[in-house]
Amino acid sequence: MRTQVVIVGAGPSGLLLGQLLHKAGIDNVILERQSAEYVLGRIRAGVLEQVAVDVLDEAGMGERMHREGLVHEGFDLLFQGQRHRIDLKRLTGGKTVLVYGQTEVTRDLMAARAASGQTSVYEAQHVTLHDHDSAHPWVSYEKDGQTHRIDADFIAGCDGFHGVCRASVPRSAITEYEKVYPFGWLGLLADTPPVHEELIYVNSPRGFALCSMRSRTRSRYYLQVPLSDTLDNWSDQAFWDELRRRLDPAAAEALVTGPSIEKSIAPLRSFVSEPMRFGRLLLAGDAAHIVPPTGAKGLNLAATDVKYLADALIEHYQERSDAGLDGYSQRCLRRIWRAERFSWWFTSLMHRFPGEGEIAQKFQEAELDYLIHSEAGARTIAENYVGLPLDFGVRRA
Ligand code: RFL
Ligand code: PHB
Repeated sequence: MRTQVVIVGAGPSGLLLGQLLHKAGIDNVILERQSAEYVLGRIRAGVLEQVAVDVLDEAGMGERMHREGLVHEGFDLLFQGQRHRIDLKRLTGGKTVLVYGQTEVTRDLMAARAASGQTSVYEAQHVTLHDHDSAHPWVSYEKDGQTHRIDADFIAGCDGFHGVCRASVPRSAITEYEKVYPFGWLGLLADTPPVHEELIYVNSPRGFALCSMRSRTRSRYYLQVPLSDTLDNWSDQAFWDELRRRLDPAAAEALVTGPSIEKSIAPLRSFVSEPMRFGRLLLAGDAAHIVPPTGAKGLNLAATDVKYLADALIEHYQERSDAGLDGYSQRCLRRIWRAERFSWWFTSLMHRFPGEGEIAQKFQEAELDYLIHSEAGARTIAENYVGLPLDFGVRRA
């Protein structure tokens, strides 16, 4: 088989890239290791920045997202037992975020993919990259016991942190930066009304907590837990009890509990690999970088990588210019490092770090107290949370 772009991975990055390329008339094939049901079963991100909403709109994904997504104009920071609102809209001159789950984004993209008639191969095993540093890259994979070959002009590595694409690049060609945090997030999804109409980020002496949601009837909650914990340590009852202890009295009182429909533990990591282009292999999304989820930036970064990558490939085919491809890494990485910094900072401000003692809690509380009472401090959080504009820091002629 031959195509213009082989996309490895059918997470949000791969599916969104496939859709943007298809809309521009660029033929592409998606290879995904898992089944479609498995991909939809992973419960992940919940908050979209305006920039990500704009890219999804451009891909034609706006209809259900705007109908069912919840516009949030602020969120609460809870520390020393009290909640304080960060008014995103006022502090950023009108910007908001959209609460619309990654599962729904993926579902919409899968439906559009099916309607596009472009090829997607799920349960593709042993995807292997060949000659990506030549003008004629190709990919092999196995499906139902048979080996297949796809020749292409480009390979897009959208296969997440554990994927094969980044791993195929010689170690000498890549620089990796990594910080692993000494705790994880235990997430619980339940069909209960959210405890509050906006998100609550909690700094408590017992550890971080987050009250989020997927809709007005579906809640998503997280607790900071030690990395040694497993799901066996956490019955639903234990989860709700611990969440209540980390909330303020009014929220603890208002919390509606119910059986979990999903529960999982995610490790937290900051990770960037540079560069993102190796000849005709281009990485996008979690394949190239990971942020701890505290700033809700992972999916949003994936969407902007994909926007830059789609624009660069379209420029290559339509204008016969490789300027976009040549500048791809640098353009993405500038935005990525900004989001990495914010996610690391917000994670550091909100979590208990083993061995740091009570003074660390006092420093955090003093910083939070400063941030919410200073217009400049609150604005710094708000403008990073809603996402910096695509042209932030770009010098104009
Ligand atoms: P994905 O979603 O990991 O998809 C990669 C796909 O590639 C497939 N794959 C392969 N396919 C073929 N061959 C191979 N060898 C392959 N190896 C892997 C995988 O099966 C998979 O389907 O990466 P992508 O598309 O770049 O998307 C990135 C986002 O998923 C991620 O950044 C976000 O989920 C991060 N994130 C959040 N981001 C936000 O913007 N806002 C949030 O509120 C937010 N909350 C979160 C999060 C991530 C979390 N976890 C569990 C990591 C909350 C959590 C708890
Ligand atoms: C989520 O709803 O899953 C979520 C929301 C905000 C975050 C992280 C995760 O910062």
